[in-house]
Amino acid sequence: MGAEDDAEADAPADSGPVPATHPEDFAREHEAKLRSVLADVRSETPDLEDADDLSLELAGLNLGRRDFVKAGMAVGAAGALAGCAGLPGGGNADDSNGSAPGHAVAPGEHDEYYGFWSAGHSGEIRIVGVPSMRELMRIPVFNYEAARGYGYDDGTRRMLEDAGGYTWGDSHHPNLSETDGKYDGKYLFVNDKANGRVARVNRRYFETDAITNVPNVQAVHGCCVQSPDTDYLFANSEFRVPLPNDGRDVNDPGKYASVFTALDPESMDVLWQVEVDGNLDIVDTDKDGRWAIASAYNDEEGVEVEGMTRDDRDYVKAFDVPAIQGAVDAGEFEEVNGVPVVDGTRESALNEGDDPIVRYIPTPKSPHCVEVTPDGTYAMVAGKLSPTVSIIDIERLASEPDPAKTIVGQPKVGLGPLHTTFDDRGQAYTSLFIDSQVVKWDIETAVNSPKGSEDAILGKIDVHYNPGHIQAVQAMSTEPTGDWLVALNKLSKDRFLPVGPIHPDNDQLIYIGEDAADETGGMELVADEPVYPEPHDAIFAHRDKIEPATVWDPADYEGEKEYVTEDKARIDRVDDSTVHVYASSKRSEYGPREFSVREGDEVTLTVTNVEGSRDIIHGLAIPEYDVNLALAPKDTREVTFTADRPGVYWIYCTYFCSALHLEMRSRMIVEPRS
Ligand code: RUQ
Ligand code: CUA
Repeated sequence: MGAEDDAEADAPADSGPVPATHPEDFAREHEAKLRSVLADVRSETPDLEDADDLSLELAGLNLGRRDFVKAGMAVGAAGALAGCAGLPGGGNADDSNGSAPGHAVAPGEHDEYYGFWSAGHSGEIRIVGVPSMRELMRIPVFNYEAARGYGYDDGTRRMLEDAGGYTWGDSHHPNLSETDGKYDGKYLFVNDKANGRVARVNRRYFETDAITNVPNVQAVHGCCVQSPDTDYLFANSEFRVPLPNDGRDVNDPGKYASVFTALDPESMDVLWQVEVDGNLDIVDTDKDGRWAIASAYNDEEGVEVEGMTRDDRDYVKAFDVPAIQGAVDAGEFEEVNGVPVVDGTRESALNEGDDPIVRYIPTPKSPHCVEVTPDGTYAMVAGKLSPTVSIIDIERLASEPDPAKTIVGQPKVGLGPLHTTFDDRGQAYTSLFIDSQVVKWDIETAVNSPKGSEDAILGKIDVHYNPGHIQAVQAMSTEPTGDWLVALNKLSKDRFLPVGPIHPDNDQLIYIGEDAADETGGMELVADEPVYPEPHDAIFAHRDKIEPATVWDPADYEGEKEYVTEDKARIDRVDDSTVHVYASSKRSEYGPREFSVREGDEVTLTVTNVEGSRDIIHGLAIPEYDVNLALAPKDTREVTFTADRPGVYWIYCTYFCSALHLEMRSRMIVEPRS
């Protein structure tokens, strides 16, 4: 299976309605296109010798086979993993020198870290225990989700409707709020690339409590909190559109704009935006509250791939946040759709002189990520189409007149570098999308070596296959722990039992706690984890930093919703066509046990789970009325619907709560009007 050449295995039959184009032809075409783009970068990066290293073997063609051969295990690797229960710690399968601790967590024991995964176009956040890699829970954010009743009760439905009424989102970059550079356990923020939104998850109840539909943008990609104290939430708009996008300038791409947005993390209101040249991509901040540093591509402002990759340079933007706030306070903006928009393009008057509000730092074309080191010294910008990582010295941003000179190192790391993460020992790890590897390198050695040098490289490990983000534990805070790293691989190909043409992704757990002078620099692959498509990024916090509630505190929704005790259960007829039903729920009954409404009534149902016992959850479903609530202990939910079909409707509990769960019912009678 896996040892076969993918292209041959997938070759179409010669007959039938589909032209018999061999998959290899497409792979070759793609490879040729990418090769031409990379070649441009090489010719413009004279420091890089050794051009042969740039030859490609891309995902669609030989990657699966190459990596199996490289791992020296061929089909055996899959077999070893499938049987990994017998291995010490639950699975040190390949690339192992055997010193990694096991990642298995014994039954009844807890993981050391929480991992929060974005879920891509599934739209949610997933909570995964590390190191076990067990998925613990999902938090719906931009999606509708029945098990948690998200999008079904009035509160969450209204929140989703007010945020644009979209039925899905594309969550990419989860961020944890910080105080003094450390995760403070308060909020998690995440972007929606699809519909240009950002959302906040409350980490007491692990529920989405706010979604902001950002004006003047299409596709919010990069998203981060400002270190060290979460004074702002930043969001990058990726796609360039007319400003405002109301039909003007549709045929004049030169007038399209991409903006950098600042939000207030408490109110989730948009505070201001900065218009820039190029497409913004990823953003991270320094640790002192001054600079937000964003990668960007398409400085050419093209609208198709050839135009977007034509030039050899793109420009990272360093936003001087206090200076921009000063410009906003001084009224130096134009208001667009109610948002102050500051001009941060190169031609802007605010960028003249010695203290521009946005610094444009030249990098090889089309870089992808920006990640700031835990000590705040450097920002790493991975090349994507260049085999290098550009190291920006953050202190120089304020003092160096020539922005190009803020780049103090540019190690050559391998093909397709996308994201960088850090341990607690001054070492960096970069994902190599095209090479399907993680490369470990020493930061100070890279700064002290000539640009394009490989001196800083400590080792490489194969991953399976095509990693996007990689994240090490707590690496986005000032407290990296340096023990575990996860590579979020976009393709799993032959790693798991086949489940049809749409494959799971493959998140791989790598132990990085030990440095060694071997091929991998001490990195050890410890586990494969199939994941539902398609997480982009993850962030981890030690369990001591997170204190979730196990029971709701009704004081948190006082004034919004009534806490309905058993003796307060009742039916209030508001007027001829409106009824408000107040209900309680406990093991194993609802109060009231039945109620009647009239055909055509608008019914609001307020239901409280009056139990305070941990993990005793009740549901409330009304068949054929699309009503579905999940009620955690001491929580109250409301739902409004129109009782437009006369008849008997059995209300039942969806969470298995007791031996009398099946009997936990109530009856809604809808009386005919006539
Ligand atoms: S981006 S890898 Cu949002 Cu790198 Cu996906
Ligand atoms: Cu309550 Cu089942």
